[in-house]
Amino acid sequence: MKVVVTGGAGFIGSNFIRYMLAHYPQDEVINVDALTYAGNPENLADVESHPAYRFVKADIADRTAIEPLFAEGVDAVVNLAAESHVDRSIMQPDLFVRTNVLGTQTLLELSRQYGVRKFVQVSTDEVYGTLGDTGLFTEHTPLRPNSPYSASKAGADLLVRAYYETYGLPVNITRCSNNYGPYQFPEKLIPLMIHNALQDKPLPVYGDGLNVRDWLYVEDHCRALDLVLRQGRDGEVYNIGGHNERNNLQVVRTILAELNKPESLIRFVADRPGHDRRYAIDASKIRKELGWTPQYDYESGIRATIRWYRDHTEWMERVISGDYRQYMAKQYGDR
Ligand code: NAD
Ligand code: TDX
Repeated sequence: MKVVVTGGAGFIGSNFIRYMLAHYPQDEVINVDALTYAGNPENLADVESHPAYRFVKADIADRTAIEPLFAEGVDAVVNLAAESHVDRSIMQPDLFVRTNVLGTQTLLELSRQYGVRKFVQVSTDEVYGTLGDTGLFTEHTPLRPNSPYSASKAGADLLVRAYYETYGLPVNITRCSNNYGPYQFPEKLIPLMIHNALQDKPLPVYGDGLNVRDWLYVEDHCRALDLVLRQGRDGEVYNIGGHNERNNLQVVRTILAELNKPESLIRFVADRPGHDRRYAIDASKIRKELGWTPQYDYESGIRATIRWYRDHTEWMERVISGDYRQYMAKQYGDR
């Protein structure tokens, strides 16, 4: 099978490509990534020379740049390329619409024209909006996105659905909860807090710190994507999540404890506008249909992840440069 993985230089994409090459050495994996601030080829340095791996630097919204690849013949597309950070989407929504909506539509159109046999859209639980204190998101929960990021992901999901209904393109949509693990860009909660704690800098907790996320180890997400790619029923949506609800303060306190840092580093800062209160996933469909269950336990997984970042401070420092510094200055002042 020849698979195009978009966004493969990012957090989940690099973990997914490593998973694919380790499990299916006979398949061909082509990583299409524009290398934005979030894309770091170093994330895949260990597989760069794998004979089944190829990297193509291209923007998914630029049809001219990616059409030659489809013209070569492609069996499947796993679309992970996206602008992925909610806070950035509040500052620059247009970029999110371009990459997440137009980029996805460009890939769908080429997939249709060149007869791709499976298109997997990697979406997010954020398209469902927010939950109150109880309940879980199922695949039937209405889409009620609250940020420009989640609205752009929801827009992409609707186009994926339309390409299935209108043109019969064999698609799946996956909606996963928050991932944690190695190679996550240090603008996201867990690596940002680890980075600041290691430098004895304040840890900016939004609002009251009681917003809840449902955490899943990135490799468990990758295994779910692989199952959907190979066995997903065409046209179906699959929710993915590990039943690991934690509020942000709990996550931050675990990080401080593991790094032997004081809780006095916690700073409550202004809340994120439109901040979703709680996400929690009902993953019973993918469990029943495809036999997926998470293999990593949260308590040991999060601790191993914290130690990975502690042991890869050079990676963190190389990643935190240029564009990222400007963004951080705008977002948080100079802390
Ligand atoms: P990331 O920001 O770490 O990586 C995104 C990658 O996409 C980067 O390598 C970037 O260079 C690339 N990219 C951005 N714009 C592009 C463009 N126009 N053309 C080609 N490449 C482009 O993101 P991530 O956290 O790895 O998320 C990957 C996907 O998974 C996204 O679609 C995201 O919506 C989804 N998702 C993420 C999570 C999570 O917790 N991180 C959870 C559920 C779903
Ligand atoms: O500095 C911070 N302080 C803080 O309190 C940051 C960066 C975040 N937070 C809070 C906001 C959220 O309640 O932590 C929680 C997690 O924030 P993010 O890491 O920004 O993730 P989230 O907004 O939940 O979105 C993530 O999960 C779903 C990914 O970034 C998305 O790409 C994915 O779709």
